[in-house]
Amino acid sequence: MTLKKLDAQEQADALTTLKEWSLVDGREAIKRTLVFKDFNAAFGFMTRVALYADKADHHPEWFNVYNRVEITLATHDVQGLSVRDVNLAKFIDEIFKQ
Ligand code: HBI
Repeated sequence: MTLKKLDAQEQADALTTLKEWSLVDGREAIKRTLVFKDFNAAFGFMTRVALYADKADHHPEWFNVYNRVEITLATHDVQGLSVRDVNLAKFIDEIFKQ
């Protein structure tokens, strides 16, 4: 499946839905920071995302320290954003709410 890079309008549309996410300065990528009650909760979340990501063949760029997870999403294969980033962000928002 040929992955399509989102254009500026599609990026803007995506960010209106993904209200907790913002564009990374100077890069076609989106970011969000999540804070959990403790490391155990943060790592459990990361485990769920990791399993989804591997199944979707689309992986986050992330940093974790204790109960904080900083996530950046971009599609390396198109040097920008694709629908895979939107879908992964939606999954992340969904399980973070649970
Ligand atoms: N993850 N974020 C991200 N972007 C990619 O382009 C990507 C990936 N995971 C696997 C993957 N591409 C494979 O299709 C190979 O291109 C590595």
